[in-house]
Amino acid sequence: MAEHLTGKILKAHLLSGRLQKGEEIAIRIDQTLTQDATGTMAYLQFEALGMDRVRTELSVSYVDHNTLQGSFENADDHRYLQSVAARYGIYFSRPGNGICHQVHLERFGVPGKTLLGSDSHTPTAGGLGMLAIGAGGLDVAVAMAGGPFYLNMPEVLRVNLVGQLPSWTGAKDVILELLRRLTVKGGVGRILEYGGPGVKGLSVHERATITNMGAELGATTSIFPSDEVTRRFLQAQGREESWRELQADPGAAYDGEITIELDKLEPLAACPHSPDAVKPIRELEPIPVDQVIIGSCTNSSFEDLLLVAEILDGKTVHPQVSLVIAPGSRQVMLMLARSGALEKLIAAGARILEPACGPCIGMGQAPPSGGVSLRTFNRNFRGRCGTADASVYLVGPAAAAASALYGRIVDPRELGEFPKLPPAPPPVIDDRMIISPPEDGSGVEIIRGPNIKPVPLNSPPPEKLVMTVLLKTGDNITTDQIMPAGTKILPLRSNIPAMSEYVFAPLDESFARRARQTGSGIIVGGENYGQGSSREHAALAPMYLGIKAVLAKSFARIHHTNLVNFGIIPLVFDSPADYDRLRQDDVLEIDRLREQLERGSVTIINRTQGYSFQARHNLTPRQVRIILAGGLLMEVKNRK
Ligand code: MIC
Ligand code: SF4
Repeated sequence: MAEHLTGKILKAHLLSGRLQKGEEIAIRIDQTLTQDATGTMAYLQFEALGMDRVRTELSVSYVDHNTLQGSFENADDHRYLQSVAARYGIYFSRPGNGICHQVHLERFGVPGKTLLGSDSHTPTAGGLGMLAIGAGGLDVAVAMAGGPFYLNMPEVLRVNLVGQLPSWTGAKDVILELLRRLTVKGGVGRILEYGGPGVKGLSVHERATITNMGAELGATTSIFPSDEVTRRFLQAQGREESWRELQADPGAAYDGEITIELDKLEPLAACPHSPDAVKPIRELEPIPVDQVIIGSCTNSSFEDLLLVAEILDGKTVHPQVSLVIAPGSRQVMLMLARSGALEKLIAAGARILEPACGPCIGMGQAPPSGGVSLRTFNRNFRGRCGTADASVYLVGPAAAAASALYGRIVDPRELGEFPKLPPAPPPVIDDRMIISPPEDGSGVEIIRGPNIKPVPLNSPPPEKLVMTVLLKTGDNITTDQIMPAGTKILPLRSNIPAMSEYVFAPLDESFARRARQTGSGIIVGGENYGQGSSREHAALAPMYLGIKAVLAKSFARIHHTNLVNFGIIPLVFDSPADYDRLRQDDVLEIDRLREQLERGSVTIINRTQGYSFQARHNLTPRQVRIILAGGLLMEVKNRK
């Protein structure tokens, strides 16, 4: 039978279940990646699993998020991560070596392999034909221990690309067009498989920009075929032996298809405060701009920055604009230096940052009060940039560079003829900032700073749950709202007691105090609850504060699994009218919990208002067992 690419890779990695939409499947994971903000917790959990060495083909630990070292915490975490990597057989990419997704693409990704990463943008490697999935740290820890990764078999949607991108448009416009059409919920429960005659005109970096932002659609992952373009990319990286051709069979059946005519695209922008608030840039003019930032795992390749350098060449940044550039990796930085592009950027007035996430995760470069910031990033959720009342627009590198010159949002076509780009130099292959693990790490001492606290454990839930509604939210609540990042909070990622003080702080600063006082709380959410980041802290810290359940209209995939992993019960309303009726401070009761969870539908009694209503859960029997054990770590411990 003709198979799609996704089916081929899944079949080759399938450990249990059938590849039928909605069924729970378990797959073998070949490679894992972690970054420092989720990695400390992931490795603390890996340690708790009591393994001697990772069981994957390859595991890499990156440091890219917490690189602003305002105090000892982040540096301590880096040291912990480096020692854990040596101890357990993990490659360690040092701070300054680049953003995990960019470096993984360059140095480690292999077409046809599976990659699980504790970061929601792990699908970036789908640009190379990998099946790359983002997950919570605990799921990655389990995969490093050789355990399977469980997921519900998604629908596979074919995205048919036809034609060629017109000049001044780029990969960012392809994915923004998809976000415009499908919204931030449109990819939930789906894998996006790209194909069609337009694929061959896209470089691996362009493909990676597209698969990267599939995360913003809520997709499980996105994948491109591995073809001649992929081969040339790997060859240039000195890794041709990793290449193999991978295509969907002609006539393969998909669960749906969507076509994008590349020729018809024009420069687009995602407007504040959601990646799906997409409009043509020409409709936005002339909004004055205070800040432009080029970088992040979405658009920080050498190709992207070379174009920016050519646009800026010989010109000066507008006096009202602060232009910041963060190359995606040390390789990109070295190539910029060798090609002379770096000089052009500096001469034009760009502020160059080290290769890291930086401003994308609110680690510095917050815009001014009420400011407008144009970024080539993937997320523009309110407040994520560090300034609560700033407006962030997401655009491609050409529009960003043009706007930095004009001081207002500009359609790059206004620049006239597309510059003739000089030929790209070969990639600089220099892995000295990636430390290989020793053959035998058993003697390595793991170094823990005072900010590294043990992972808190949950306990099995009582048979009768009585919970207070601590917060009622609207739709599309992001994990940035549940457990924010930024310079103040991100350094607390390995210290849950300290971090939990900030749970829901952007929505309600009294949340943590009220939760602690109540001791047993429930959150009421709307659609797509928990979209965005993979941070398991958005489940772990609420769990620490006594949150027992979340009752929502629907959930984002990674957050749903994270809730289960930490023993918080994700429940779904049977009827939206019940959402309307609930109020903050209502006391809800669920009796005979085990029986009800095993049955699948749950009766909830509203003690305060005196009525009862139905909810359900979309949990598999395995997940029900995890909840009843008090979380995945508890369940694994019980099994031993
Ligand atoms: C993000 O882009 O939000 C992050 C920071 O990379 C997160 C991971 C994290 O919260 O540490 C992600 O996307 O998973
Ligand atoms: Fe880093 Fe931003 Fe990419 Fe997340 S989205 S991995 S914070 S660059």
